[in-house]
Amino acid sequence: MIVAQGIQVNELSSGQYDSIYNLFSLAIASLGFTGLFLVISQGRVLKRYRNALIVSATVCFIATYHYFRIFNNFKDSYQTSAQGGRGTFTLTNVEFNEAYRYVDWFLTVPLLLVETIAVLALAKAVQKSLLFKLVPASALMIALGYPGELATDTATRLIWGTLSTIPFLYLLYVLFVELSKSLDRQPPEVRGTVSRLRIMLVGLWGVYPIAYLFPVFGFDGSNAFVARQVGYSLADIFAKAAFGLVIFKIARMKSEVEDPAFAEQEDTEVVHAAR
Ligand SMILES: *C/C=C(C)/C=C/C=C(C)/C=C/C1=C(C)CCCC1(C)C
Repeated sequence: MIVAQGIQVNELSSGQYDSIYNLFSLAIASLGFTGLFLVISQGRVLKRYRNALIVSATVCFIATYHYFRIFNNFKDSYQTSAQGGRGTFTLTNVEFNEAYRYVDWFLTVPLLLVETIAVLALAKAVQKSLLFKLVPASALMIALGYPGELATDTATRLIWGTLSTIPFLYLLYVLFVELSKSLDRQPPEVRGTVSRLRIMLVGLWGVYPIAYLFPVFGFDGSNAFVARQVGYSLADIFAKAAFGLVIFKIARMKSEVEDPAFAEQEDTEVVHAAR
């Protein structure tokens, strides 16, 4: 087991406990089944887009695994002595730790960028040069955020948070300035969706540093703990599962635009299915 404690909360009300419990459970279900959907939908896109779907499914499965670990860790960390589990939950001697999240992000965040670039199907050289910038920067962002997440004092949290923000801003620069040059080469039908994908990415990724900063703004105690868990978990569901579905949508649109025969065959299947 990885032990890393971070900010611990000694007591949760049963409502707070239930909110976190249910959300972790929802994360497992939505990530797991989206992963499955992306795997079985391989045949619905052209070969050149299958890699994007596979990476996207992998992200969902890695996160599903980690949510199992987080969920079990949470159940071991808090207990209630009240009948039927309706009383206050107190911290046991098992620490609830955020290490699973950071290990998860360390793997899934670079992969999310890989799937984004893969679905664009850019020229090999362009693709390589973008990934060469995006992947190390994203791994660095997560690695630098981790010591701050474990810190119990504001100053340490702020210092590491600031350091982590540098690669984060660099990522945004690459995605919005450098990548834009390649967007003109996307079929006009998908340009809008690709643009929205990028905005979705920035909007959702922006939730993480905000949730991270709660204690810095003096928002701490059990409410902040719950808010942070809820924030991270909802953001994970959208940034991985919903994002994966948008990747699938783009791959499908591009497949149909680029290969009329494929589009026709897909449409025929739809007609058959409707009968
Ligand atoms: C599926 C998980 C995702 C998309 C996680 C993304 C995480 C971030 C964008 C985290 C960013 C952070 C900062 C920019 C500064 C503070 C520390 C972090 C690691 C929370």
